[in-house]
Amino acid sequence: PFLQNVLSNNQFLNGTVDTQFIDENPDLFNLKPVQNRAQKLLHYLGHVMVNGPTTPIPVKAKPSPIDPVIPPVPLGEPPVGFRDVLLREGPDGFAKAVRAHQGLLLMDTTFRDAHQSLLATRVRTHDLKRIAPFVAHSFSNLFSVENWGGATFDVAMRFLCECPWKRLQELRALMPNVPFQMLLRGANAVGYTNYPDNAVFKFCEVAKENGMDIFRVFDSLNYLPNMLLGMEAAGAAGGVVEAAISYTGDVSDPMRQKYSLDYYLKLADELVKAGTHILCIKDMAGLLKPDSGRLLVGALRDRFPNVPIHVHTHDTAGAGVAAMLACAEAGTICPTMGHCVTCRCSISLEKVFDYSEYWEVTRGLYAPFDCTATMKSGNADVYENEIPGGQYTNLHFQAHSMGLGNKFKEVKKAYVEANKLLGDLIKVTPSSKIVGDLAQFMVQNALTRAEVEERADELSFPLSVVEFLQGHIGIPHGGFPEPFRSKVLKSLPRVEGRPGASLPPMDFQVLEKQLRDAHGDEITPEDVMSAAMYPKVFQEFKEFTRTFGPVDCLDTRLFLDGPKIAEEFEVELERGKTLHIKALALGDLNKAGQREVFFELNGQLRSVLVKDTV
Ligand code: 3PY
Ligand code: ZN
Repeated sequence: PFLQNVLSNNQFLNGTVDTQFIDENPDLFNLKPVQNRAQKLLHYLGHVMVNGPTTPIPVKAKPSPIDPVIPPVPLGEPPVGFRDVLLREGPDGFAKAVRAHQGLLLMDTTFRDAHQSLLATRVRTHDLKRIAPFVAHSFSNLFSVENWGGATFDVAMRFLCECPWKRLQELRALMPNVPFQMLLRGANAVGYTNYPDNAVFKFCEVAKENGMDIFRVFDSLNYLPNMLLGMEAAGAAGGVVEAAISYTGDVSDPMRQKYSLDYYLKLADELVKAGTHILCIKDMAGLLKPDSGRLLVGALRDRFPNVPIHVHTHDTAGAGVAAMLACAEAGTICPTMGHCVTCRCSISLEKVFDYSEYWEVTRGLYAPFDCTATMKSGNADVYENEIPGGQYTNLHFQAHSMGLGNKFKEVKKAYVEANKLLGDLIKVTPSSKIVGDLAQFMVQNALTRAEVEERADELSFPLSVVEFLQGHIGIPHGGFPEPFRSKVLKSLPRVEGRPGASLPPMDFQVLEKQLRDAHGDEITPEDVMSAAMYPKVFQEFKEFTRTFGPVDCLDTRLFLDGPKIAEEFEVELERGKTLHIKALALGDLNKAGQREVFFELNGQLRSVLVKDTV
């Protein structure tokens, strides 16, 4: 009303007042219609109350009723951290400072890999934002917070109905001092297949502009040309390049020498030669045992004394801590192990307790996605099946949804056989999905490895398997398995060399125009990149938001489960714009198969009509 009055004021309209301030701040007038957004959110809540959650729920569990406590944060700016060095001295200076640092540095994976592996990537920006200021203030001496990329990009749009870019922007504002790290799947960017080169370059550029600092770049086959492409894209964007070698097998097992110490050292040579700022061993399945870690990191440290080494692991089998200590010993010459962990990381244990407590309770909100419902303790069978952390729970959920839930053990066994069929691959997104698809195909059709090999020319394999054999994601170490490949492909075309080299560049201007035509003029450069990566998912996300509004503003219990009748709650649309809502009643089913859901919105009665689809 204030603005309406101003805008109909004669003096104001005649320009006889000083409106310079307003002239200089046109964005003051970018007013989003609050009522409209509120009504859409009521529609969403009503929909969840009538039909249940819109996002698929794999586990029969409700979000916990307990609210997490946000630990206190001191007033004022957070202390300076490593990001300060990066902004001041650039990626080269940053890498030097990291190498010169006495002691271990940590990357906190809670914001990305941890929930990708334990909670099917479902942690929402809402819960990340609440704890972000605490991290900035309490853990300012982290090497990085890994909070973006990998599966978070598509899951944000696909299942959480929120914009991945907005997550990055909001976290950046809340954590200005700690370097951010993302996982870039090399030439696959944040997708499941190779993109045209210019899409990978543009993606990195926009990510850097939105606050990304360090790009951990890997390729799911350790295919060097794909890795170099991703590294170039990250470097050209001005990011810190962390080339990551995906680890599989066991370097200290003489029986498993396809991926030998020599293999890893040769690959590392190439990555260092290409100018990586940091070298990473990416142990995505938690296969690196203490002895192997000592051997590998010791050899890398000897060979590249000036390059910072980052070891990334998972604790699937429960040996992660032991392996990390062995790596730390080999890489940093710690006097004692206890010293490494407690003193040399300079992280306050007390703050770690507060942090853990927040996440322990928050994790309860995500009970419908929690893999501990199905995976109760350490799984040493990972040494056999080598399923990466990010895939383990997903494969389990996928098996359930295909009616193979009670056959998960069989799926895991078939995974081992499928891997052998495909030539013993590095298994990480997307190669891990290809092996998983083949494993499920084998279980569904009750096929052994020998039968698949025998009947390869007549079976109708999953598309991902066929495309892999065609060469769509690159060339595996040791080449494609023959005669299996030829039998499956017959006369189908094969990609020669690096797939991106033969893909036509993407026309971003045309794409932007298409998006504006479809969704209106509010399309941003970030939206263009979302659509470039995931056209269909982006379109569905936009359509969802048009109907249901900014559901990322709802707290997680409301988002997943809706309110209970008589529950009162607040929704902060943006700073200073809070809705007060009370769920009042659910009407009977009408002749059109709908129910009226009644709310109080800021003291006024509102209702929405929802189709009952249950
Ligand atoms: C991803 O690609 O999302 C991964 O986490 C691989 O480990
Ligand atoms: Zn990981």
